Amino acid sequence: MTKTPAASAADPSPSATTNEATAQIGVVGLAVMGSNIARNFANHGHTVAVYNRTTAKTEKFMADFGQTGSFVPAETIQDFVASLERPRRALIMVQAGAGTDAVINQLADAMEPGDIIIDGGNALYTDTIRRETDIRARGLHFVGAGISGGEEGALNGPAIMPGGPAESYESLGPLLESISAKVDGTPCCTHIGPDGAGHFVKMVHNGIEYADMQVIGEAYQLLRYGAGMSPADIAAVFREWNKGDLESYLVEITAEVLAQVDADTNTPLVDLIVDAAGQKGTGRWTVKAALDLGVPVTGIGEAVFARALSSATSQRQAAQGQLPSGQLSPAVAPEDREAFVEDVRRALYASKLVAYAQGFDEILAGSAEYGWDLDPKDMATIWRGGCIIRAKFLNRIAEAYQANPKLESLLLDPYFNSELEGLVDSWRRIVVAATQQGHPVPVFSSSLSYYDSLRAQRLPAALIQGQRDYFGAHTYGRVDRPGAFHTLWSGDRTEVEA
Ligand code: NBP
Repeated sequence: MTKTPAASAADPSPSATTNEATAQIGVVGLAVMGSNIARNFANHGHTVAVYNRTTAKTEKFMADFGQTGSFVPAETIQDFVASLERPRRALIMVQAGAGTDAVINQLADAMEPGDIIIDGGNALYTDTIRRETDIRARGLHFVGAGISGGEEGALNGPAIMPGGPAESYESLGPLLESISAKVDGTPCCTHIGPDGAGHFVKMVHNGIEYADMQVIGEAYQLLRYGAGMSPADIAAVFREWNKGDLESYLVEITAEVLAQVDADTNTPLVDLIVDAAGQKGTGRWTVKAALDLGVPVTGIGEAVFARALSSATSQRQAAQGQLPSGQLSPAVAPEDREAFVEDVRRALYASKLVAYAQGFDEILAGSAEYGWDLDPKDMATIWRGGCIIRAKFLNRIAEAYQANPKLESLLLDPYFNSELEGLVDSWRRIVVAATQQGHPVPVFSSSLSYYDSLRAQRLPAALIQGQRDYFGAHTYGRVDRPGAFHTLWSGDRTEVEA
């Protein structure tokens, strides 16, 4: 039986025989993300082939949404592939890892040269590089596409970061751009670069998201326990902050979460949620990749560690009440609260700037390492909408890289430079106050140390080089002449040129 487009809810069973090639795109994997992306394509007038390993899920999808757009359900990968227009475009939205490899192989076996396999899952970029090489050898195109925005974004407009061959973007790009978020008419989707570039950029996006969430968390912690404010009062502060430089999706939803009151207990929900943050791995990947690339992403690193520490439940329980606090300063007095809140806002803004600067450094280092030729302005532009870190100040970041693509650090852009001038005193006061009151602010404080390291005239690295030369004859450079030198530490301590 051949299914026609817009299969009806009354007959939701997938086809058992070959379908006609009527679909512009197909989606494999109909869990939450795949279902929503498939519906998004259909909502934009595309005919969408849908397939899921477990057929019951395809049937349920058709029963729930079959009448909302033009869908071609399939029971087998062969039928699914047969229902796609050439060049065939199949978007995989299954659990990252072995499931993705399994589906790629099934698709590649059923497809023909020139067809395009797109992995929209959260794949590790090195897996994407490997898969792209394998699939290219089979005459097909492989596109690793980072997709951000969660369930809601998948349905209503995500940010999409496709990698893979530029040639495949010619046929795929318009489809992806049609379903992506738009900001000022510009799609939040662009061809990022070859092979694993899209998934690499999505990974760093997620790493930045970790840091962004952590700095918001640190601000909340200080307002709550440093200034003694209620969650409802803090929600109002975040609502206010969302009207200014910090305007962003994450600040907006922070106010929503803090304002939520549990219906059963009439208690702020945030007080009832276990304070152990989960993670699925992309933050950790970002830090691991940064370590390999030698890029100091201290904000993202501290954010990942902060989640790990929050989840070290038994260690925390053992330490509570046992580790000495030392002499702590009292909470902020009510009359000083307003100034304190403004200082916290500025510390949050400055720390966030550092985290983004570090994330962009990692993107540029990855680009250099893998020869991707990435344009950081593109990332800032497509992250303005659809994704979790969408924020007003990404406009400024795009402008900064537009004005100077060779910027040494985002912090050195004239606009951000002058912003920092107005933030740094508050930032220092907050790190001091947090320390004196005993509140943990790992990203606020490490970001300030990073900032001071960048601007320092001299770092203790000179001493470290001396130590390395002492115990390992690793040699050192001199500030007053070129070359590598070694001191004969266990001899007469004269210096020799290495
Ligand atoms: P899940 O990550 O929960 O994966 C479930 C889907 O994978 C089902 O369709 C399942 O089929 C399929 N699947 C698995 Br598991 N193993 C398979 C195999 N060996 N062969 C074929 N299919 C297999 O779905 P999700 O939460 O919708 O996420 C999809 C992708 O999007 C993931 O890579 C995720 O990391 C990424 N992502 C998720 C979000 C988010 O907010 N959730 C955001 C951005 C990206 P079955 O029904 O037969 O078990």
